[in-house]
Amino acid sequence: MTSGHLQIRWFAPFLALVLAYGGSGCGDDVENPIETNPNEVITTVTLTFAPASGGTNPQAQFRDADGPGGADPIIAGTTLTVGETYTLTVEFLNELEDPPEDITPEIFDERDEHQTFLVGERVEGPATTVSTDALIRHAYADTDTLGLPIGLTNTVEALAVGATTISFGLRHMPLINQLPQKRAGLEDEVAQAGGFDSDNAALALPGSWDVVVDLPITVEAP
Ligand SMILES: [Ca+2]
Repeated sequence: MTSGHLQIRWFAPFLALVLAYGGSGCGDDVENPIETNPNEVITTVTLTFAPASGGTNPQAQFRDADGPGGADPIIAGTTLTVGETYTLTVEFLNELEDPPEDITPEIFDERDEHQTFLVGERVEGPATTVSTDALIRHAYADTDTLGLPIGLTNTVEALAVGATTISFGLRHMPLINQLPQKRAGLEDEVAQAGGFDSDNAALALPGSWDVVVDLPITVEAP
């Protein structure tokens, strides 16, 4: 997979849809087989940056409301202000449902099975190696019931003026025989592997990706 392009990577959710709608010969009498798939179906990812000093909240969004194929995704980057510190919250929607389903509460309920990762060449944070020219600094700001990061709430500092693309992924690590697969230090493993691209053989995270999106971020002077 070529890095640097704006894209979503549909893994199991796409397969589930293919199986649901392509593998059945009985028309509209399809019971919801997606429920048996451990991955969430996510069409829309919204990152909201609330500045500590107040004011409007910049948002970055990946939206592919009709799912894989069909219309192209709509990708909206955002602009941050150097010197500002933001609380970054994340919302996940499944817009294939009518009305659209907010998946975020479900992810929080299953927080011991989920973790987000934020990486990029110009990102400094727990999932990246040291960057001397970082534009933003990321930190987790929430923990699951075992004290491990979730990443639905984060802190982002805008360090320097410039433009970059971040990759943001949600990993789902379902219990196996009631035992957690999520473990301490996954963000370190991503950092050591140099990111979480799907063909990254150096990375052996448990579980699978619910969604991965690339989003442009610009940092401007105040
Ligand atoms: Ca589409």
